[in-house]
Amino acid sequence: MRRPPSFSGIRCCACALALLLHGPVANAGDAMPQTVVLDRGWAFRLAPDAATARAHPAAAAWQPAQVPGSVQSSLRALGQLPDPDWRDNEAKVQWAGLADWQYRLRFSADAALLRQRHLDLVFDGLDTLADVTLDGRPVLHADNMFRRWRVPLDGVLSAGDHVLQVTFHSPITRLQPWLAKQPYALPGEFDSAFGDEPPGRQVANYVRKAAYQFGWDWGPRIVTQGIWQDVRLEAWSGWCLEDFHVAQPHVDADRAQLQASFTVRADAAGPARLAVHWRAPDGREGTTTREVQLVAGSQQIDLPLTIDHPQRWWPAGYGAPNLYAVSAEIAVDSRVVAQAKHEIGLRSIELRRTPDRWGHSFAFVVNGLPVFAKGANLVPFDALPSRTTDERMRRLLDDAREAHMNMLRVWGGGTYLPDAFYAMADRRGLMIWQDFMFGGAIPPPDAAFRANVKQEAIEQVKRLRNHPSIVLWSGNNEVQTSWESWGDRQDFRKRIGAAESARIERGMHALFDDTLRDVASQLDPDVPYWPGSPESEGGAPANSPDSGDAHVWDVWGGSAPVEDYLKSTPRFQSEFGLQSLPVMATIHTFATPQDLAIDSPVLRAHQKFDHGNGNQRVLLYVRRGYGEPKDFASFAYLSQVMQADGIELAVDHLRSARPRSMGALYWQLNDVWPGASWSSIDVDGRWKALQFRARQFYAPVRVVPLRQDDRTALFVVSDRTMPLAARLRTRVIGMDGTVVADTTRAVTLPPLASTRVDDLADAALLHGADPHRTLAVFELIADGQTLSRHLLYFDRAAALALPSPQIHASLQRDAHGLTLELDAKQFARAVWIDFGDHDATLSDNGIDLLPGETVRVRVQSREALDTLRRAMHLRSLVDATTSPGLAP
Ligand code: BMA
Repeated sequence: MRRPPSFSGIRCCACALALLLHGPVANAGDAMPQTVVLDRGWAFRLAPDAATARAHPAAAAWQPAQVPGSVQSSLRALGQLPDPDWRDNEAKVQWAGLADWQYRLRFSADAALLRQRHLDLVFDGLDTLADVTLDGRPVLHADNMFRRWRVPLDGVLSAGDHVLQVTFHSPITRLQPWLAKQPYALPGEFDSAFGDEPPGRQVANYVRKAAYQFGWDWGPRIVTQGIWQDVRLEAWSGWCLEDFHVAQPHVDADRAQLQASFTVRADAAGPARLAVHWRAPDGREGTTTREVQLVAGSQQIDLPLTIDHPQRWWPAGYGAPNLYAVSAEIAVDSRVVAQAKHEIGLRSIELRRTPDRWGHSFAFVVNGLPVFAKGANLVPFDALPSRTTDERMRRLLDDAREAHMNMLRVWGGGTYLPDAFYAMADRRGLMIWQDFMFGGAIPPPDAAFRANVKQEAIEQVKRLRNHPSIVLWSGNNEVQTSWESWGDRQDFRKRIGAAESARIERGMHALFDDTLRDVASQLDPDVPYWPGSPESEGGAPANSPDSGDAHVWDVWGGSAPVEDYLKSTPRFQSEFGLQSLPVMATIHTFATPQDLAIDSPVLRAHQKFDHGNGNQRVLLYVRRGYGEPKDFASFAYLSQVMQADGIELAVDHLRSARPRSMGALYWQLNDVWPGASWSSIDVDGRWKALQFRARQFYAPVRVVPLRQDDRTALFVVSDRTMPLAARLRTRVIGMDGTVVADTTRAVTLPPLASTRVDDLADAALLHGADPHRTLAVFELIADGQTLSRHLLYFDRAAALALPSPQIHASLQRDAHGLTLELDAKQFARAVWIDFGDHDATLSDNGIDLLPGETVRVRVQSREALDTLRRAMHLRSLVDATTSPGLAP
């Protein structure tokens, strides 16, 4: 689907008047800047000499292309490429990424456009190795998906018809012959499963293109090519506002000291008046102006301004994400000749890394408040980037907010996201940890590669730096740590020898510790820079418990039991995860009923961990904790319960360890396609049990019982900025409803803190009751409301004597829509409600039902009540297994 232009930012000549090609030229006086969007009318075909043409004759002829888009999305629209998500079709779409392609646009240049003194052809993004010709003359060679390409056409374009042609060279086909001749291939990420690259020799390291497209451990290999962002002609005469940025050297409650900077190009020297106008959310306004003498050429002019008592931008959970509308104008002879506007948020950001009793802190401090970061890692929205609609982004960010997240990490193996994404994050108070796009492959050490990345970084930081949501620029994902500690890379270092290893290391150091640091800190000094994730303080090995951020993968990656999450307390846990399958409705979008087996070829094709063997790892964790799944659907369900329980344990541990730990970002929020993965929301936007659970474990106030060695340490955790007086109720009940104990006491939760309020031996809680038939229920209650409830079991689920709960469910229409009322005679754990393949959005799912309690779930669906009633299916833990689990 075609998106509205997304890389809006600032355009050269920001008062640009958009014209339709060949359309009427409204008010196009000579000096008015103009933009002509060139997104329509493109055709594409296989490059004439492409070997693939015989196998795909239709693609060898010119056909309509999607711009922005890719050859894959265009072929899909034409019905010439199978749906890569369906069964094992991924293999059938590989040819498109291996061929060379041509795009062509015939256009005629408008006379008004040609009267302008400056004319640029602008590509917001070309994917990736591209040669551009205009009327047969080469005008651009592009080699970086993440850069904007600007081709000056001053005096080149004449009136009349023109042909713009872009030839895309497959990065694999183009670079493999070169790579084959090299003495070695740098260690990369995931080998192709399709034989198009030899194992261990990947071109992805050498090309600036989204790494995940070459296949990842949660996504398919779809090597897109094409014009993936907008294209346009920009024309201006006289003056051009190339960039406008508002830096925030100092922001506190009393005042915001800002620095507006204008990058102006002028054709001739002369006087001008610069003005910055701001409007606060409460309507207050202000204008600062400055008379300047422009010189001919490009110049940066700064305009300091102060806003008293600013309405600051707060992250989710700490106040309103206030935004100021700020506009800039250049006027000459009292006539406005260029302007730009942004929405900015005033806030101070500090990544506090100070020595303390555990080592060095790693805490985001926003407007002076240390904020415990709660959130997840974001992977790209889709295997085909052009399918990333504003609606999908909005929905996912709303879902993150709904689960009380305040931070997302835009992970380095994907793409920088469109402006609209960051604007949505700004408005939701979601902090963004922004990686530069390095996903784990070792980058080449040569200066030309670095220069290319430097330009990319300059453009991306300039594009994004006005967004208050961005709180960190981070150099890479797992690049340096993998070099230090991964087995394949240690072998590689031995193989190539010390001198060559040192050269590669110097390259990484120059890239992450110098080039990217310099770009980020010079262009966006208000926001901290961190060279990579994970990284430790002072050159210590990554994943140190004492400093920096950590990726914790012993659980899952190393098959360690989930209880091992309690064994380490990193200062900021920026990755950890457990896989699950999506719900059956999503599985049905890619698999037939015959495919529904853990190790069927189709399920393996949609399980990318360990070459398709990952479902065995999921099964291992399910068996350990819960027992043997009764059937495939039970396996999918149990995988989600296992994932939710495990991640909950990790987050509870980290939150209770505040301020030693100051962040938990689980891996991963979303998916690029339907399949098994670490996500909490699947590619169709359906919530897994983990997403429902996240809403509980990330709630601002939380009661946390952590049980180890027959004792439970009880914490109350508060992200509130004021003390909270509450009641802590502890019930110990039999699964049949018998009450063993029921006590309540007053507790005060200090602000921004975790407080240990008890340390309880099992025996003291159980009073002699059977641990396998009993549970404890902890609740924090304030103003008659239960703010947090946490159930505690005295053994793993597989060892519990879960009763048959006798759930009673009634789905009714009432004044508010549909409500599902649930109750159970005996305890029901992790009750999962589904309506088969009928879509319904539920206010809760994966619910624990205490004996005798009634729970109401809001149901939103386009389906009729009767259809839903017929389709409704409930399962709980006791229904899902045939036998007790493995010993842990
Ligand atoms: C991490 C990430 C990704 C990967 C994930 C799951 O460490 O950085 O590269 O997808 O683990 O294996």
